[in-house]
Amino acid sequence: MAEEIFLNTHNASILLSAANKSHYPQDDLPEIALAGRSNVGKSSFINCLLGRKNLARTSSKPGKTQLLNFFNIDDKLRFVDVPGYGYAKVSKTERAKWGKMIEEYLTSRDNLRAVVSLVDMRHDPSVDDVQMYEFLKYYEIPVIVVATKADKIPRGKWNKHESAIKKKLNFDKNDNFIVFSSETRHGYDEAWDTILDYL
Ligand SMILES: Nc1nc2c(ncn2[C@@H]2O[C@H](COP(=O)(O)OP(=O)(O)O)[C@@H](O)[C@H]2O)c(=O)[nH]1
Ligand SMILES: [Mg+2]
Repeated sequence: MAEEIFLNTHNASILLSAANKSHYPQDDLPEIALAGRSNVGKSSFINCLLGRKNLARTSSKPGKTQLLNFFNIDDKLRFVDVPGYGYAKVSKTERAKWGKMIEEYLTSRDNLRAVVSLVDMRHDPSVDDVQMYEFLKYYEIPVIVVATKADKIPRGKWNKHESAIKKKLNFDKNDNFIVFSSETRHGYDEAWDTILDYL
């Protein structure tokens, strides 16, 4: 695998969880943030890319993780797991706190190279998905859109779903769009290649 020339992707661990700037790691390592609605498959994506079963907990209880979780990958790169949005049972106050935390990270973090924005390939992007994409475009943060759970859609319909998602997002042709499944590992090489391009 090409990425292993650069880094041992299996040499990964949780570094720390942060609620605000003062907790972020203080160095120059590049970071890739991962964002998406609760249950979209974010933890599964992280586990799949790191070749681990349970590093990023695959939780059946959506909205459980409320902090920014920093993963150290071979001391060369970090993944930053952004807590899932669009969880109905979260109060207005919690949601505002969540928004502030994410915004602070995304708009002020020099280490940030790109955001992997995960959307469920089966459905049209939610209002939150669209807002996240627009937010990233507004701040000119490079976006990698990853459409998850592709294994749940017949291959013959992939193009149709991809087009629908792109249309709803008002997708910028210069951004990357990756069809992904953590079940079949479809998109694994493309995801790593794309991420490494931003480092
Ligand atoms: N079939 C299928 N199920 C998936 C895939 N990715 C995640 N899931 C399932 O979707 C649910 C939520 O996944 P999780 O990774 O915890 O989502 P998160 O809340 O975004 O971190 C779990 O039951 C996963 O097993 C995928 O690519 N294919
Ligand atoms: Mg998760």
